[in-house]
Amino acid sequence: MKIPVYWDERQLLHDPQAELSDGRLVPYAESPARARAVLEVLTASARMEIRAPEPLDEALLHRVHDAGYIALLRGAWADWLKEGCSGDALAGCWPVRGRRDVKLTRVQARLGAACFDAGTPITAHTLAAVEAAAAIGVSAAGAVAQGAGLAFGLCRPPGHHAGRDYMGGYCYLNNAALAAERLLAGGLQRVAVLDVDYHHGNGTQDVFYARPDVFFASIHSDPSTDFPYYWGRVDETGAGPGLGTTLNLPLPRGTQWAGYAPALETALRAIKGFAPQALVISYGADTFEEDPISRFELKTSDYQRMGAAIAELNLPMAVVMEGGYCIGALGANTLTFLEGLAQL
Ligand code: Q9C
Ligand code: ZN
Repeated sequence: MKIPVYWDERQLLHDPQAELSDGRLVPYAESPARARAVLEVLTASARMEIRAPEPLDEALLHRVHDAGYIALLRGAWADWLKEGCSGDALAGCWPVRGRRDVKLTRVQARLGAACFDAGTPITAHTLAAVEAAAAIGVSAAGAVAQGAGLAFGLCRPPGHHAGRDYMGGYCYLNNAALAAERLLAGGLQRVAVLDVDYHHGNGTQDVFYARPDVFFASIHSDPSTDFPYYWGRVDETGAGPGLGTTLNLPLPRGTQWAGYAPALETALRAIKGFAPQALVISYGADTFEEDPISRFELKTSDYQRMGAAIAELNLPMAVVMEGGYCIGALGANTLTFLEGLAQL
């Protein structure tokens, strides 16, 4: 059977100008060319079947994200123009921790309260792309709920840094969290999310932090040296009824497969102990040795190993695309990972 790959052209319309990196405004790394590169390679593979997503389910969207936050996202571009701004919609004022809760009206201010970095500019077509990516995450999970052993959501923009009511790190809506909720809505009792992006999946962790029905495991670069800095340490293990359902495995910069494999085994053992009925994978290829913004040193062939190790769990798997910025290798790395998962 072919692997269903969910894709929507509208995701290419999101094309912010710039981001802040080391104090400079540089071209936005999370570019449409990333998705095009992956699509091209997957389209050329006889093992893949490109499909259009189902329309986004509003009830499911509201299960993961706050209604006020969704409304902010939906109105931001029009409000921004109304306020007379002309560039990408991007906050320039953020609340300091502990600042009291005040009612904000200007979108300039409301955006600041709903993001934790300057990595999520909103353009005229951002909303269309963001909602398409969310629908793709849900559709990949839907395919799994209907019996597919493996489905891939070629999501862009990515989602794992987005929380219930905030954006950040190129992410607006949490595609992986939506996929997990879709699997639960389909009748499953326990779902695990494995996040292998270079960066900690803080948004997914936050969404499910107090939840006993979703296990979240993340292997990522140590937040003491890398974005998102404020999340991803080993002592973050969940809260309340979700205590013990979060597992963080930070690794040092420079990590190669020899250092990565044991962490992956630890994550897989913990997932097995949770006994989930399905797995959502947040797949980022920014662990690649030539990634321009990251510092792990995995090779293309390592993604086959990674996929094969995860496949040993013998669980149905919905994979969503997160980061990965070495455009020249992104397609090959993604195809190699999916082939490993499918044990081809
Ligand atoms: N000098 C994902 O991979 N930028 N997001 C850090 C770089 C944020 C990455 C500044 C990186 C966000 C989905
Ligand atoms: Zn990343």
